[in-house]
Amino acid sequence: MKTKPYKQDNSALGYNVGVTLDRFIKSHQSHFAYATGELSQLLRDIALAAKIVSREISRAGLSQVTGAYGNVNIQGEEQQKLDVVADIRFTRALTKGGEVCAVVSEEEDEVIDLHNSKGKYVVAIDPLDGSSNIDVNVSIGTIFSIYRRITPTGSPIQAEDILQKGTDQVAAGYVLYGSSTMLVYTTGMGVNGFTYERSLGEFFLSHSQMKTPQVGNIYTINEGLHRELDENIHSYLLQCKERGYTARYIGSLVADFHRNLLKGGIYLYPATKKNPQGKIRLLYEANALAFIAEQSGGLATDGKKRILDIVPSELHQRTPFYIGSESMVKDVSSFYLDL
Ligand code: AHM
Ligand code: MG
Repeated sequence: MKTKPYKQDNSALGYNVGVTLDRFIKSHQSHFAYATGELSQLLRDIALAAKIVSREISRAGLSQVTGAYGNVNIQGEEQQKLDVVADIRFTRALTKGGEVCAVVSEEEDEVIDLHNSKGKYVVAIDPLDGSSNIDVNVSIGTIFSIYRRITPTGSPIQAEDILQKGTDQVAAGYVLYGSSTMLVYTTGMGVNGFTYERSLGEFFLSHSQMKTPQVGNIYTINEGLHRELDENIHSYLLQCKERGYTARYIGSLVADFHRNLLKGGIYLYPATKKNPQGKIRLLYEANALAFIAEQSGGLATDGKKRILDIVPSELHQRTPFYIGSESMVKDVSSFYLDL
């Protein structure tokens, strides 16, 4: 019988879908420092929870999960029902997966010890970021950081397992629930983005080896905070305007960060009079995005030092946050050099 080798021909398809997230994770597993497959499984657990949360969000208006939950979280912020739903979904996926020994969440007062004697990983998560946009159909996100536990598996969780520096992250990422749902992550070998194909129930590689422009023309800040900001930021913002930069602010960090990552720009959440340490949480928000920013060629600082070098002293620690295109972040830092 005559045979011929398989030759991929996409010309009749009109478009070419990328590799699935599952296959991508598997094919890159051997690159990890500890290539036993657990980190791969953990990333898949996160992707599964992301699909469930994406579904909950997309039908929120119909399924009575909009509105306030009636509780104020440890951050002093009113929890939305979807904040709680997302917290449950991610924590449950991480618990059932079996690779994680502890979860720290923006929505929980304390460390959740999963009492999993085999779990080698700790996850820090903001289950649903952009709370003020949840009920108004504006993009929101999930942010996660993954660390290896330091103390031996099977022993009680210690502070040193949780309070690790951003440079200790073994993987980090975010999910953006926008006009499409995307999962973007890094394991320290570049940044890859996957778009969710709802009808197939799969994430497909759509943004391979993402690189952020070295300079951009978007600045992203809540300018309503003007009276709360210091003189250095006033001067920097004036410079942005004099240079003709464009202002863009969604109020969902994931969405604002993602846009700037693709287009070039800077996101700023400085210290304010109300929040002298800034608003953005180091463990749940800043570290993961800083890792992704650096892996894509950008920078993240607190105005004076690199975010990833900050040694956390408490769970819900906040930090001033400047992240985005390298030259823009350096520029804003130069306004703080005299301090
Ligand atoms: P959240 O995690 O409670 O949603 O808070 C973080 C959010 C960020 O997504 C966003 O950039 C910022 O807070 C918006 O704050 P503000 O309303 O002060 O502009
Ligand atoms: Mg948040």
